[in-house]
Amino acid sequence: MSRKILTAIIVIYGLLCGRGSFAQKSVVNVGDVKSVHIGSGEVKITTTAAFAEITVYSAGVIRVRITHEKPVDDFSYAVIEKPVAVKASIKEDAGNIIIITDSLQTRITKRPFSIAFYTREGSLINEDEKGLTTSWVGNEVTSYKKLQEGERFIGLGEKNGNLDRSGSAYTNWNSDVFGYRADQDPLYSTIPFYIGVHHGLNYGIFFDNTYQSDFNFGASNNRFSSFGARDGEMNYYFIYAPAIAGIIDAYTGLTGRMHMPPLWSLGYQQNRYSYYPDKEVLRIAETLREKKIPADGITLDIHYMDAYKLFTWNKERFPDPAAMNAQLSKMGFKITVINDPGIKVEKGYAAYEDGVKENVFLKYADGQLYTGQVWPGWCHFADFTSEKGRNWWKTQMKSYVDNGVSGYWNDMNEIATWGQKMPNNVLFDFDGHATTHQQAHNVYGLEMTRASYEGARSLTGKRPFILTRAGYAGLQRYTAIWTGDNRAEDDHMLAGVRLLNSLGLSGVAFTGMDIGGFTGNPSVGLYARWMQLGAFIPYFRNHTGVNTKSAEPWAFGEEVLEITRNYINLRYRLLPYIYSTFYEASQNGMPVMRSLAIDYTHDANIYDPHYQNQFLFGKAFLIAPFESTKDFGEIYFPTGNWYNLYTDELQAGGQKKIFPLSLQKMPVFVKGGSIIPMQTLIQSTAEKPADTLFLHVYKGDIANSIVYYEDDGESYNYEKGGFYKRTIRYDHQLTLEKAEGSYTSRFNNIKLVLHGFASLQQLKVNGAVQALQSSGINFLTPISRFDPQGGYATPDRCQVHTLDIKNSADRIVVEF
Ligand code: NBV
Repeated sequence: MSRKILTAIIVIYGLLCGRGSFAQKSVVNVGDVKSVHIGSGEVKITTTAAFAEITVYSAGVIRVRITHEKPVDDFSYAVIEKPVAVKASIKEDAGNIIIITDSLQTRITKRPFSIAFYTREGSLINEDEKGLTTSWVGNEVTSYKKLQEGERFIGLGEKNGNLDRSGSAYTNWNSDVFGYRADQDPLYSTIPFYIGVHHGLNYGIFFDNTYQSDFNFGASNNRFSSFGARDGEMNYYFIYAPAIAGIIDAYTGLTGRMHMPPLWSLGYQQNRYSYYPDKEVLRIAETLREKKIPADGITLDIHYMDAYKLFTWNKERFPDPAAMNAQLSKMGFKITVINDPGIKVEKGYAAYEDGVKENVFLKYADGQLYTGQVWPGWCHFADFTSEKGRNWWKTQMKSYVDNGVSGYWNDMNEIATWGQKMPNNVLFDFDGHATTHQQAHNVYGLEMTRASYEGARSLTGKRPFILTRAGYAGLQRYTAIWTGDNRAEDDHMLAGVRLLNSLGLSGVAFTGMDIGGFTGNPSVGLYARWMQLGAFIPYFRNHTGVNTKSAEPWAFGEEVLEITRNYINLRYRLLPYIYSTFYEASQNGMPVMRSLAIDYTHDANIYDPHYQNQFLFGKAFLIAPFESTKDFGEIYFPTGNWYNLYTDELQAGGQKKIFPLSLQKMPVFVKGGSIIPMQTLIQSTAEKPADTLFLHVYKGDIANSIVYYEDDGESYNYEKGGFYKRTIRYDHQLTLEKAEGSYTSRFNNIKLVLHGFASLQQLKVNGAVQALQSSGINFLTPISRFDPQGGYATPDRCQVHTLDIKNSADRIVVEF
């Protein structure tokens, strides 16, 4: 036998046995089960190469933890829920360990150690790819799951690409990506949670590891999907629920849900990099009011500071910020200021001196302070992963609160520094679990928002608005997120829609993108379409970069001003609906902007790239955004019946249809059966709407219900019962259940507006017959058509029936 053949045999033998020196160095598999310890709701296993703990978190959530060394420490920035005691039977035989809960069977094969999840009835949901299972390459740990036939993957947070991520791979490493491409990865934040869909089943996997991580959904292979990280533990939560809403509910049960946002943050926000001096800020505010463009917020970008020094104001540009903010407040505006984490190294600068004295800045392993360059020049950075660092930040925030600031925009918190390469030998406290930059990088932004949220909340007792660029799973507990420096291009608008839908699938309901685009200048058509879309985006903010043209609603001509105003008006009239939808998010994590994959998970059409940008805004509105360059758009209507928002024309579901597109109107449809509470137009949420709640009901065949919700919009009294909420059901009748809570509704009257009830002339309210009014007025939106020859053409009309009812907290039954 030649030497070559002999060497080849030794290498192949080594690879097959996993014992050859080459194989040992390259891939170490978890191996066979050696010993099993069964406890209450958990199994502890020792394998040839690892330790595994399988814990029943709840009937539908199983945690899998696999480590090389015996696990000692169990710490997470994301997970705030502890396992709940549920019925679980755990049985062991010679070959397997089987855990059965009320909704899930988990089967662990012993040789080799591998896991499979089945429904209670025995359908396979997810299984390890035999032969690969879980393994290490150096410190990098990865779990491999067998690709199921036709398996789709959705979610994974702020990730570009198609709604269905199969065939793609992604990396999580929070990055500052100015003017990113519409297919770029990674972007600013990390949410290692995705949902798999196949054979009418769906499951979620949350891989809670903060190191740089990689997800592969069958990219460059036809065998597996996988998730792994450069270091740390294999630590994932397997979630099963029959519907996606249940998976989101369970995931946000683990990682937390949003608090009720301040009502003003749901209004329109005007922004640019940067409005200054104070006179310019006031001019913008006055122009918004003069031109009757409803708005609630103005944001100050980095030029408000003195030489970009945080917690300072530029004395020439903003000599009296408190007075300016007081004046803005009188006009119904709230101010949000940008906060970057970098603190300028400068003798005499209070935040710098204080931070050094209090020992809150990040250090190298040798004890020297870490210095990196950002806007102010050389900077130190507070360690937000230490309680001390967060507390220091909270005390610094007082100066903003004292000046009447209401919102905090945490930017550059990836951490971004010039050079984009914070050294890995910078140390972080990691809340008592001292570690390096490698492990702390992806949570730095999350912990900055935690400090900002807790700081502002404790200083004012009111709900603060926090906006962040970077974050990690669980960020929804503290902050809204926006998708950073996009471009003023058509594909960015649509990529942005998918980013927000994906964030919504990943537990984050309060999301936004720079409407109009951050880099470059949008065309007139693109600006109009983007602003229309903005009315249906949870955080509605127009923003643009430093060297771009003006991008306020009046900067694109009369016609666009009119169009923009129409949609902002609609947004304000919809606030009761939007606020109730946010309430839902705070209860079960359901996003405000909903990918069609949530309700129509197993309908292949919704994943088609032609239709993947369509989404639901809350429960009722189907939004179909298109590039501004298109004159026609093809829309897919999922099952149900759909009303044209502007005309009430009915469209049957389960089909595709081509529509002409116009600058003036964005395609929006209302699902049959919807209940939409609305109010009269206001110019800001500081203004009181009229005393009537407009309750729009669209005839449909499917029973539906909403929880209508009100509170004071600014305090935390709602946590102690200070709310007004009632379930409103629509089936063969309309039922407004008895109102709960100690808050009194702002509406004494209800105007019922019935769509699609053509032949109806009367109905019964709590048993008493009432005659209906017939009306041609479109209550939903007074869209007018700009006529270049002069004046405005007549708005579209919907034929509706109306009835005025006295609002009372008691049960109201309306029989059709
Ligand atoms: O603070 C300036 C900008 C801000 O306007 C933008 O929204 C952030 O994403 N910021 C980034 C700093 C760098 C801009 C080139």
